Formats: sequence, structure tokens, C-alpha cells
Amino acid sequence: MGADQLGIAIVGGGFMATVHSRAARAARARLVGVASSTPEKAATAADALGIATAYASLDALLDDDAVDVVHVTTPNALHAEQTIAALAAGKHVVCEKPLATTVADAERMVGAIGTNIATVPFVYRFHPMVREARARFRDGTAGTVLSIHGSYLQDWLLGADDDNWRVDTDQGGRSRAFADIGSHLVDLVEFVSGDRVARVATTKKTVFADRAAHHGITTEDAVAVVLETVSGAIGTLLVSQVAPGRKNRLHLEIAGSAESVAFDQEHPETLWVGRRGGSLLIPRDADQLHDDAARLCVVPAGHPQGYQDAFNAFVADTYAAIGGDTPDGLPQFADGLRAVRVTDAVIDAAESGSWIEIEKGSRS
Ligand code: SOE
Repeated sequence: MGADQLGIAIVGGGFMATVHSRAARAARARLVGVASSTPEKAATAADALGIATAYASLDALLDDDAVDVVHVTTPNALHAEQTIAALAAGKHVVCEKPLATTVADAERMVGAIGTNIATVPFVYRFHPMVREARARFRDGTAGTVLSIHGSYLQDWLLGADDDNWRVDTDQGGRSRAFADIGSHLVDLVEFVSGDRVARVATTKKTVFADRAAHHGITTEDAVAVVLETVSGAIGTLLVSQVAPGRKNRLHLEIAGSAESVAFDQEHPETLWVGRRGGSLLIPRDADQLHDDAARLCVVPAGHPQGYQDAFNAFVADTYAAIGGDTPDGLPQFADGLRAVRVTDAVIDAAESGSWIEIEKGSRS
């Protein structure tokens, strides 16, 4: 079934619903309808997204045979129930990250997949220069992984008046900054390096216990992680949503025994490659890239690609998988579960003050 035969429905009406709808349209799929927390909010979202049908409920959406794929873009605590219902109704699912607020819920979601396609938008994997970085570790050019240094910094929650459902444990889960954006970072660490986080030690900070609408907040504004990988590499991650001037600055540098690679999501058109005998900045020029990176170049070098292009590529690969293809690097529910496991360990490590082991590593 080609993407142009797929009927798409979206659950939720916020910023991410808009991003998902643009990507579905770019894939030439049919946007059939929207459901939200109330019929009125569904109608507002349908109008804003230019989609014909506003469903009275999720059940009404799932009863619609015209819907083949459900994009779940609601608050984290709703993902498990809504996704499992959609899978049970025979729908394919794209569920926003974090996949769930607990490992148990994420495991239930993985268990409910059956023969459906179920993906999670770790979309930074779809920047071509991320694929180039990954290719240099996969083919041995960069050597073995020695150290990892990553950060993901934002400032949209810098003020006490800044508020969002994510700060609320009941809607977002026990972790906020790491679950929300650290999940992207740790996914990218493992995706690019080909290594896996074995154990973590953490410290975290909640700057505002009281915000405009939420009080007694315990979820973290910032979190610092020391990690060791299964292969024995070491690393540090800093994740903060209270870093003035940083809007969506995901930065990852991995040192291999032959080359370092560094990627900055706010400047995705180049990849820094560091060598003892001199370093270079590789441009996003399909002719100079590994095949898996070149395939994601949709405009020539010098015409910058960005976040929505990466999202579009993720959705296009999801729909291709529904059509029977096996696109390389597609983040599926198992990857979403992985990120939830690491997030859980990060918070456990902060609360215990001890290293938390996720899996056996060469140093543990
Ligand atoms: C807010 O932190 C947010 O929209 C995240 O939820 C997204 O996953 C990230 O890509 C951009 O920032």
C-alpha cells in the first residue's frame, strides 16, 4: 500500500500535531480526521490543520475504516492507553516520545504491536549528517568509541511563569527534561555510536517548584549524567530546559580511536570530523556522503534542510514500512522502550545517589 493510499488520523491538537500533519501531507497521505480531549478541541484542531473530520472521541476515530495510521501526539501519560487501543483496532501507530511514563507501560505497548507498524519520532536520526556520523562508526572509519559528550539545551521553561503539562508528574511522568529531550539525546548516542549505555550516575535540579499553573513540581529542569557504555566508553550528558539563549540546541560529539564526529542540531548542514592530523567540516552534499546519508538529501547542497525535513523523512519511512519496505534506522517502539528504560535509570540514579546499571558493560 503506497503512502497515497493511507488514511491518517491525529490524536491531539498541539504544536506536534501540526508537525505530524505537515509530514503526512508531504508523504502524500490522506489526512482523514482529528480527535482531541473534547469534541470542541477536536473541531478547533481540525480547522487549524485543514482536516475534514473532527471526531467526537478516540473510539469514533478507531471505528473509522478510512483510518489506517494513528499519530498519537497527546501528553505522555495518555500514550499507552490510546496507542494500545489503536493497535487493537488494527491501526498502525506513530506515537510521540517519550513512548510512555513507565517501563511497564512501554513494555505493554511493545507487546501490543502484533503485525502492525509502530514507530516513535526520534527524528534527529533523519538529519543526513547524523547518518553520515553513524556511517563513519559503522564502517570503521572513526575507529572504536572512546568517549561521548552530549548536551540538549533549551530555554522555554526558564521563567517561573513558563508552564506546560510536561512539568506535571501526572501528565508527563516522573521525569520531564530527560524524558522529553534527553530521550532524543540518548537515542542519538546509541544510534550514532552503535554502542549502548550500560550504567549511569546522575544529578538533577528543579529550579521552580511553583510555576504559573502547577505547584509542588518535582520534575527536573536540568539533569547531568555520567555514563559508561557496554564497550567501555565513558561520557557525559547535560540536559536542560532552563539554559538562556539555547532554543533547541542538541549537540553530540563522539570520539573514536581514529576520528571524532560532532553534530549540532541547530546547524545541521555540516558535520565536524576531527583527526589528529587536521579536522574538516563535511557539508551536506549528497555526492560526498555515505549512501544512507545521501538518500535523506531532498534538496541540493547549499539549500539548508531542517527539522521539518527530518520529520518528513521519518514519516515517509514509517509509511514505507507499512508498505512492506525495511528502511534503515527507523525508530520503532523497541527504541522508544529503550529510551524509557534509560530515563528510568537516570532518575533512579539521581534519587539513589548511586550508579544504576542498565545492562552489563565491559567495565562493570
Ligand atoms: C519540547 O521540549 C520539544 O517540543 C520536545 O517535546 C520535542 O521532542 C523536541 O524535538 C523539541 O522540543
